[in-house]
Amino acid sequence: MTEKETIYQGILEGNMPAVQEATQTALDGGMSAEEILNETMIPAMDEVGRLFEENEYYVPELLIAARAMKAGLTILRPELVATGVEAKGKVALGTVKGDLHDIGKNLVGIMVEGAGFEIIDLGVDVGPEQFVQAVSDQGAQVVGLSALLTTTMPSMQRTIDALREAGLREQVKVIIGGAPVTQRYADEIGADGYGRDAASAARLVKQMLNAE
Ligand code: B1M
Repeated sequence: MTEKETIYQGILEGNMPAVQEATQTALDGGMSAEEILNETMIPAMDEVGRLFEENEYYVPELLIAARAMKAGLTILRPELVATGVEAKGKVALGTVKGDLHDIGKNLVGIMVEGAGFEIIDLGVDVGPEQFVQAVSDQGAQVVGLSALLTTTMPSMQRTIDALREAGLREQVKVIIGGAPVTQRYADEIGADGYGRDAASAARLVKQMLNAE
């Protein structure tokens, strides 16, 4: 098996040591972090999702696959993040209330950090009041909301409402993303931007803070 196949298969099987080792070997062999991410890790997680939908995988399989992917991402992280750049602005990032999926959110964090911004990572299951606090107390200029469940998407709207109620809506940009989220939904709830993937989220932040 090639390294790419080992990483893909390792995520499907939740084989964390195999994913770690093959990721390191692939990097050492000159493969780029983007190639490893886009051509093996993300397709593997998509396949995990498909198997879950078809009832071939259950929550434990999702969990160990996610753990294996996270271990691989930890190895890719230094390659994905540019070093020694002075922060161009602050971005508060979190997965919205009720939602525990954090792989996509973490990737967005890595790419935005790599574009030169400071990340305030609020974690998962983040309520509107925590986002409000990150803006009022920590001076975040952009709020990034991630949701992977259709049932948690309304929390994005609630967060935007909470920012408005706190009188902070005009001073902060809100970008949203996650598998079920669309540009149309972003327009509907009055978000400032929608990121289809982590790279477009980083591009959006740059545009919004005029840092291009
Ligand atoms: Co869950 N899960 N899950 N899950 N899970 C999905 C999302 C699901 C689509 C699977 C399926 O049925 N096919 C489905 C949702 C269905 C729906 O809502 N319509 C689902 C379900 C149902 C559930 C549970 C309800 C299952 C259960 O308990 N019965 C449960 C809910 C728990 C909760 O959150 N309250 C649950 C639990 C879990 C685990 C905890 C086991 C695990 C998460 C582990 C973790 O994240 N630490 C898990 C996983 C792994 C998945 C799948 C398989 C993979 C998600 C993932 O990591 N993708 C997922 C199926 C799928 O999406 N194919 C699924 C890889 C990641 C890189 O992509 O997160 O989309 P993604 O992020 C992308 C873009 O979306 C975008 O950029 C990222 C990189 O390109 N992006 C942004 C994301 N956030 C962004 C923010 C931005 C901009 C772009 O701006 C701020």
